[in-house]
Amino acid sequence: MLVDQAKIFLVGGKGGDGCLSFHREKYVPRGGPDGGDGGRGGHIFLRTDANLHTLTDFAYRKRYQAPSGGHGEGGNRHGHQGEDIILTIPVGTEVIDAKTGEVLADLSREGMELLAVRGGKGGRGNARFKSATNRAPRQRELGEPGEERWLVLELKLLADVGLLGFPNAGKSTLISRISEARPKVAPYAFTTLEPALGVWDLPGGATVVADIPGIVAGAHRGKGLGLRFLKHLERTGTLLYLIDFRASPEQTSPWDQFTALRSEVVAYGKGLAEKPYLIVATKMDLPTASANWRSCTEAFHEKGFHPIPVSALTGMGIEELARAVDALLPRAERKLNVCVG
Ligand SMILES: Nc1nc2c(ncn2[C@@H]2O[C@H](COP(=O)(O)OP(=O)(O)OP(=O)(O)O)[C@@H](O)[C@H]2O)c(=O)[nH]1
Ligand SMILES: [Mg+2]
Repeated sequence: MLVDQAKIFLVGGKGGDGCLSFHREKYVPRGGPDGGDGGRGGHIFLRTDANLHTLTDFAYRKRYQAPSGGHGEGGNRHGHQGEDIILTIPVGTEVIDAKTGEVLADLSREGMELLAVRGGKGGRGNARFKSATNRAPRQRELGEPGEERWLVLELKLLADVGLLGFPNAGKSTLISRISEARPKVAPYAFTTLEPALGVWDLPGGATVVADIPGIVAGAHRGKGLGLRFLKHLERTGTLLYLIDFRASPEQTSPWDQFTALRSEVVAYGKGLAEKPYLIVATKMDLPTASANWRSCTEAFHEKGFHPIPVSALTGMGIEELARAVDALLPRAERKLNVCVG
């Protein structure tokens, strides 16, 4: 199961206390104050690692605390600094402050780092409070507590092409045809319950394709699996709307399917509706689909759309689709290098 969301609690290390101490030595009366400072507590960093693809680690462990700084000691010895902790997360993780909802960082590239919580400052020892008027200060500071924070981690897959469609439209079959990905394919709705990635070998370069669960009309109101999975398409360069052309005119027509899908995408927002897209007519090997082709494409043509007919089963039309997708995607921007190991 793809864990693409997690809520974690981070606590920075406590700062070490400053020390109260006076120098003592034979024949040295009234040695001065020599209490050292406490060390700072450890910070916690989040850092992306291209070898990680899920947030599974955070499903089991939610609380992370960095070590405290050492206390100061006599003889002006400062406490050691608490060790910093680095938590590795997959590339493409958004970090959100759970309390305010503020997006703190979008760690979309390998090696990016966020200082998530700071360790507390160490307290000053009494040596630091010495002055002309106070040669034997008994003042010292305690270390500060580390920062605390609830964070939400949201993994958004990085893909060049996203497959969109109603359940059963043939999304998983298509990704199986064009890549090594083998998601489950079955003749019922909601076969796919979690997103999958595949690599499509296009003339313009290896291209990452994302298959997500089907969405239904009303998904933005929480119907079906809702729009939760659309987040994975937020970073794709282009979208393919897969439309089952078998639909008889009494059933939802291909054009109505497309407009319903489109309005879900518009309702979702986040720039998805503005992405370039192609309309793909699926299952064209079936006689019902080819029989519908003429009558059903009319509505599309009137609006200036040109669905691309394909059959993921026979491979018909896949090459034309490949060329069309390739033309929409700039070569330099394919995500493969950061995405699939
Ligand atoms: N004849 C034919 N059948 C297809 C084609 N593509 C998909 N199918 C069939 O349509 C059904 C649904 O295919 P899936 O690929 O599972 O559809 P999906 O869009 O991934 O469905 P969900 O995961 O439920 O959203 C399966 O029975 C497939 O065998 C095609 O090109 N030709
Ligand atoms: Mg599927």
